[in-house]
Amino acid sequence: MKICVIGQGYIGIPTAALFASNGCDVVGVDINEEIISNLNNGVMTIEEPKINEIMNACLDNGTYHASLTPEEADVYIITVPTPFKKEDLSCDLGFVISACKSILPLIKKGDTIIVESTIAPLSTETTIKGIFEDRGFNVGEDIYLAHCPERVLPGNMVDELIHNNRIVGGINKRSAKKAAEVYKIFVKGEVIETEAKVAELSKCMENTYRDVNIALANELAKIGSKLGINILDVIKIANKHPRVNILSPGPGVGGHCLAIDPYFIYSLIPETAKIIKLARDTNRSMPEFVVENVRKILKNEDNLIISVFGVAYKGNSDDDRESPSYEIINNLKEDYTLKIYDPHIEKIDLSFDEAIKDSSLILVLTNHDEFMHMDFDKIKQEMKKPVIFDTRNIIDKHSIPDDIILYNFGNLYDVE
Ligand code: SAJ
Repeated sequence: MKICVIGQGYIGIPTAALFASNGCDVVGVDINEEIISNLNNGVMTIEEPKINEIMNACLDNGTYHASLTPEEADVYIITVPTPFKKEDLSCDLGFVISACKSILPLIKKGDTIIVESTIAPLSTETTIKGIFEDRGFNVGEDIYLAHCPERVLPGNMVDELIHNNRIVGGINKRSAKKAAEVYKIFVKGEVIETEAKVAELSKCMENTYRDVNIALANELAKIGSKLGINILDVIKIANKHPRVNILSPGPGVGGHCLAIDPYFIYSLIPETAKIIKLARDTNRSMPEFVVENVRKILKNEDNLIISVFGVAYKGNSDDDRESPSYEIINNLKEDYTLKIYDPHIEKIDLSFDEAIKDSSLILVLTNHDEFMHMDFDKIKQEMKKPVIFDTRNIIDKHSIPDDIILYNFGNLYDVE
């Protein structure tokens, strides 16, 4: 089976890798020349465990190659970004539409087209189907169309792609069946056949569910700091209830999924999707909450250096899309000298030693493993004042010496 995967990013690369390593002939397509030449030379453009080895084996045995233009195939899988439109928060289908148009000249009867990109509910029916109908195809009969959203967690993509359940939302039953056959090539989880619109809303709602739950944890952090209660202890204890699982508060919600997908539902039906919007607003307010507390910690002092630890939106990842770190950095840089350190982001080249030199605060914004256990002797020697504000609550307060001050979301009320 020949598969053409359009969009070689965080989802397209692992998806292509798994099909190629399971006996398919795969071409990975992207409009970015640098990505294509890197991929063809075995240089992975994303940081994701296991992908390097799989892709290099597929390049060697010829089951994968990357190309700037789509090639004729039996199955076309679209994994391009779907940002939201700033003006009305709706789903911007621009990249999906142009990906569909790019394969129009290649499509023949019997082909299957799968959109994996997250799209607003009803998009397959109202927008995508029409692109192929305009070309004269009877969609669902001549060619098959399905929305099969990915649900994998960055950092564990290969295992999740194989073992997670997969939703396959066909424009009709035949399309769902055809697309399901494709995923059964490597998916060991359940392959669930459903309607395209059910798959669309289910995907958006899964990320919304997580966003709303994180918002609750973030609201709790603010409540604790006002009431003088250690909410990290509250979360630990409340979570001992068998049906309670409060998530972790943090500096905000980043990434290309949780920070965007809830808006796809909200913008369709704002008068009803109230909790969804409030949760987004709460999570979006967290960078400001962090900045306010940084200012309180450092008040009355001028010309200060802050060591900002972490630009990636989540731990052990090089992905900085929609990262709340940027809003925090942009706000703080007006009044402080910032030394930014992130061992996972290539374009940031400061070392730990350089980043902490003469600094008055280490501001931990990402939960990278490297930040959990730092060299405390060096911190005491090199910093102007050894203070850490851990917005990810990853540093164990018992692990640090008494002469280093540690703030986290459990004791912010101590900041005068
Ligand atoms: N975060 C918190 N507190 C938490 C958990 C997460 O503040 O307790 C923050 C993270 O630091 C990060 C953001 O939320 O900034 C999102 O991270 P994440 O690990 O929750 O999720 P993503 O965006 O990396 O991946 C999500 C996953 N969706 C769900 O768990 C419902 C993944 O399964 C999806 O495939 C992915 O979105 C996607 O592509 O849609």
